[in-house]
Amino acid sequence: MKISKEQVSESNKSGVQNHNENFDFLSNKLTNQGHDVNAIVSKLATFQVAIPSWALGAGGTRFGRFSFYGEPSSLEQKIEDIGIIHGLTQTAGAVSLHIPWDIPSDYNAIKEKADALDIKFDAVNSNTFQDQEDASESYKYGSLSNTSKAVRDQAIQHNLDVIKIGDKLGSKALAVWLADGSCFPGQNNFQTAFQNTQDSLVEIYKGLPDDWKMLVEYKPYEPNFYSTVIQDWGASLMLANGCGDKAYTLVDLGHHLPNSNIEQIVSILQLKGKLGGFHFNDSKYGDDDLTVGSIKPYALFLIFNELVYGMQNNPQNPDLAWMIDASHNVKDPLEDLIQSLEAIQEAYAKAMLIDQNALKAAQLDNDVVKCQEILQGAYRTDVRPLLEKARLNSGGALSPIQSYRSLDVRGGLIKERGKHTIATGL
Ligand code: PSV
Ligand code: MN
Ligand code: MN
Repeated sequence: MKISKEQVSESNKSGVQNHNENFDFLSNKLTNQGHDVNAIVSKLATFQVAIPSWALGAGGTRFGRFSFYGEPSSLEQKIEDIGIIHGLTQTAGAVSLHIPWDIPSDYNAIKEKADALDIKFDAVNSNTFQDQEDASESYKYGSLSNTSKAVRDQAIQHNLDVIKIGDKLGSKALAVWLADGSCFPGQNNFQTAFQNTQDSLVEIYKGLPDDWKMLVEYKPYEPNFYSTVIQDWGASLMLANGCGDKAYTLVDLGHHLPNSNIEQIVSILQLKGKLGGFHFNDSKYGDDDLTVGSIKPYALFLIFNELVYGMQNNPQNPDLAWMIDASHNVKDPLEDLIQSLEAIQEAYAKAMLIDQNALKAAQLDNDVVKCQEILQGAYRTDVRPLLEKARLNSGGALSPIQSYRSLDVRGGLIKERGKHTIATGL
């Protein structure tokens, strides 16, 4: 199933006049405040977020999984789904593959398909948290940190294989997330586990092409509930530094203990030039992987404030690999991803409205009230007409959810693929 530019533009027709009025009103207001509206709109248009290949089906929980029907059952179909999201939002121009769930059977065909839909291959993810059928060693007690050299070697080799697969597709980054850790006190020697992980990552790093990055993701708990080997940004940064210049920390919004100041973490990592990747999601309790911006939109805005500041002031930090890392239990996965993309763009647009010079002056004056007024003034602005304009300029939908529904995309997918399909993934 594919949706054409003509279909999208036809579905926009009824909303164009309303959009124009709202955009003109906002644009005048922002211009009077000294903003360059065209520049903001074009930054929104170029901001692309990768869709993980494992988020296109219904995720489920350990208690059950309820299919959403018409789910993609091959990598080709997953890329088609991302093409639909990208066609509507114009902001999902990349896919992040998980290996071995998504090994292409025909590399050229997959590349052609992605190319035709304007989709790039972003970071590739390795998987050493599940045992594969033909594997000689088990990851039950860890992978890169395991006390057994044979297990570590197998996990290292897997990561090297993933790099090779990504390389054939044009990826430029390897994302490593480990489930390694312990469930009970005394189970692991913390120092041995950490050192083994460092040594294993160094071996993988040796196989990294010159123009690649290694992204080291951290997470404080789950599936291990007493300790994880890469528990926080500090551990990730130490490991990245221990590998070299091409290794960076990856921040996943859901991988923090409650109330962690994530905006401060991303800020300092950018100062040190070590923030390499970013996974968007939202959560109430833990690594809930909920729709971006659905629970703590103000926190997302504050994070974006630091990201925008970093993008403008920290040339020592590379461009980030942006990705949505979410899971869908009760929503249509494609609608959920569209909502996440909208929330990301909204937070980004609002952060661009912060008057950084005024904020700096207020900070120098220790005018705490004014600092807050400046941030909240930007946050309270309804920026949706800017998002609409960015999409419209690129041939996307004024309202992606509305178009998705009026074009009956899910109905079309079910017709094409059938009801009882299951997507590989978490
Ligand atoms: C597990 O927590 C996880 O959600 C991590 O965030 C990874 O990025 C993802 O799985 C894919 O391995
Ligand atoms: Mn993640
Ligand atoms: Mn996670």
